[in-house]
Amino acid sequence: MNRLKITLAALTALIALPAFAHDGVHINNPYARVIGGVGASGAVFFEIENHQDVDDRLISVGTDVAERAELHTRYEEGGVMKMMHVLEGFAVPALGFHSLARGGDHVMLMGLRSELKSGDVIDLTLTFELAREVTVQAVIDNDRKPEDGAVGHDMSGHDMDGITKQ
Ligand SMILES: [Cu+2]
Repeated sequence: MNRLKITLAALTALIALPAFAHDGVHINNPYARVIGGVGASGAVFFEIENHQDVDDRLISVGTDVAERAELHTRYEEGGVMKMMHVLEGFAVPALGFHSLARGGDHVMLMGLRSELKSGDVIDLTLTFELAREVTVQAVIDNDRKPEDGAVGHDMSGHDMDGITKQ
């Protein structure tokens, strides 16, 4: 019994230490999906890990690879998956997580400036209310399966409902 407790404690320490060893936010497992060439759209997914003991919020994203980058979410309406621009951004709870994943929240890239292929890496700058700017390198991975089995962010059905084109 004692031995089990010690093992569990050691394991907990191992898991907890790297995660909370520094301040700010950490971006886990970033990747992007794109289809088409110049002018096409893409979506970026990752997990935000908040190491701060206060709530934070992702409020904007910038990149040089597209004309525009926005924070989007997907929702179902009448059996049809739609998406919308989330102006207030994504809340990340204190010492918690927020996932951008297929079928849900994502970073939308509109008007790609070059043709991106699987394996290419793109740079993004995420701006948080408190942690301020965090740079992310996301690999293009069009073959990755949805982690959670949710409805995929299928670009062929990626309607642009509610988005005003510039
Ligand atoms: Cu979108």
